Amino acid sequence: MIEPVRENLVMFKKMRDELTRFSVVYKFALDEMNTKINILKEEFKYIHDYSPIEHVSSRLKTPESILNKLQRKNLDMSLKTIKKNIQDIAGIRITCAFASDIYTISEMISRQKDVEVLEIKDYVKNPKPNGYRSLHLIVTVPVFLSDREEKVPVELQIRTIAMDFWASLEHKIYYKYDKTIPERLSKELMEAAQSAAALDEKMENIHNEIKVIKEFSSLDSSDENVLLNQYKDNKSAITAFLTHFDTEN
Ligand code: 0O2
Repeated sequence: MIEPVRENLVMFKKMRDELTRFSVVYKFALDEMNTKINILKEEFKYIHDYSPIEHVSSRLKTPESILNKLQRKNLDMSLKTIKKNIQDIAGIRITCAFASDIYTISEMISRQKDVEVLEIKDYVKNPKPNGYRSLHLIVTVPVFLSDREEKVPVELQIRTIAMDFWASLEHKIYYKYDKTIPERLSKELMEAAQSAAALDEKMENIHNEIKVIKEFSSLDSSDENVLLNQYKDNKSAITAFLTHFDTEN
């Protein structure tokens, strides 16, 4: 092997090993955060008849991917710079059935005493120009080590199944075309994102109607008759109120 290439390889291996050691604390933060999310998921499973959390996955950014991001952002390759600028070394993705669940989950996590929210990017209310929708939060969780406590950042991506389906397809196409998607495909992806958003809206409406029916079936029959008559007489006003009520809560 030619000497400079060997030297570079040795350097690269040393750097990769250092990054792996550095990333351990992020793995602990993932464990802490996954425990929190699992507790919420289990609580919903045992106590309520519906859980806003459908699926959870987590990953640690690989040393190669960290180095690529540093290069992309034109940053120097030091651990100090990584610590300060790369906040998605630990990442968790939560998928849910309905768009309103996204904010329910985000609030349940954000209000925990030891969780600090550093940043929120709401690509659900403000989708990216390519159609990408998801709620991103950078939060810190405390990790207690033998000699210190560290507040470690974790990126949470919360989205519906439809948003997730779209994002994974777009991600595959993005890399297949080496990050420059042909215009025709970009247009089709945009249309697919709009269809996914329309599907989310329809599913949310059906979910809301089912909630109303469930409320009715849990009432005793005398209450039910009174309420049913009131509902029939004021159907449009009640529906409008419920739609408003749900988005505000
Ligand atoms: P990977 O491989 O998922 O880790 P920042 O992290 O804030 O410095 P950025 O990219 O502005 O940089 O942050 P943002 O917008 O919060 O995006 C972070 C992550 O969201 C990305 O991580 C992707 O996982 C996902 N994401 C953002 N935009 C898109 C998109 O248009 N399509 C898809 N499929 N995913 C997206 P990484 O580091 O880019 O990659």
